[in-house]
Amino acid sequence: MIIEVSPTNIQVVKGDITKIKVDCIVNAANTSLLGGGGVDGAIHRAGGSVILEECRKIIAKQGGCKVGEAVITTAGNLPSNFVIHTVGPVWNKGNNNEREKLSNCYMNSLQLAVAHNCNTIAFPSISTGVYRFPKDEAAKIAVDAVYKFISNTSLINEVIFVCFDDENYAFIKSQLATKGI
Ligand code: AR6
Repeated sequence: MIIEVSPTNIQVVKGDITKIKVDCIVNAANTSLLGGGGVDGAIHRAGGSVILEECRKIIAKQGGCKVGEAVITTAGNLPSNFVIHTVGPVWNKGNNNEREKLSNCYMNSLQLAVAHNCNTIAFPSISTGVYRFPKDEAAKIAVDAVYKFISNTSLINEVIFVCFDDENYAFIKSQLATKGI
């Protein structure tokens, strides 16, 4: 499914984000930046140890990454040029500004992409795994944030939502449809 929101293409695909060739892929990391399971584990495994080496340099400089914020490293052996590591919120019944924090993940990742001249970017479904964010709400927040960002810039040509499971794929697809396309 490809949607044209001039001048940005928005796509939703089902699959493994480590296989996607774009300028940058986004990682659903944790505040330590030291890797983990899920998509984080897959990215570090496929990209190689150079990603962790760069994460360690960032840790030395700023001590990890806060929830909702984002940092950037090389992509090592991955087909993309950069990995943007963002830290999604752990779902706590919505009582801890999780929605705003998740939106910040998307906005800050896009901002960092633009700052590094990346025109194409792929996102996983941040926080919808181990961090248990409800997938329907997460999809709405993700699509709203991307639309908000791209309506204020012409510097992003392509956004790909890479969903690992059918549920996230269906929710993102229906959120894109609510945008009238
Ligand atoms: N490509 C795309 N999406 C994937 C892949 C993949 N290769 N693998 C899993 N997903 P999660 P979180 C999906 O748990 O909820 C880590 O340990 C998965 O189906 O990876 O933000 C970190 O270190 C789900 O929909 O991230 C943190 O400690 C989505 O990616 C913590 O998990 C996110 O699931 C972050 O939790």
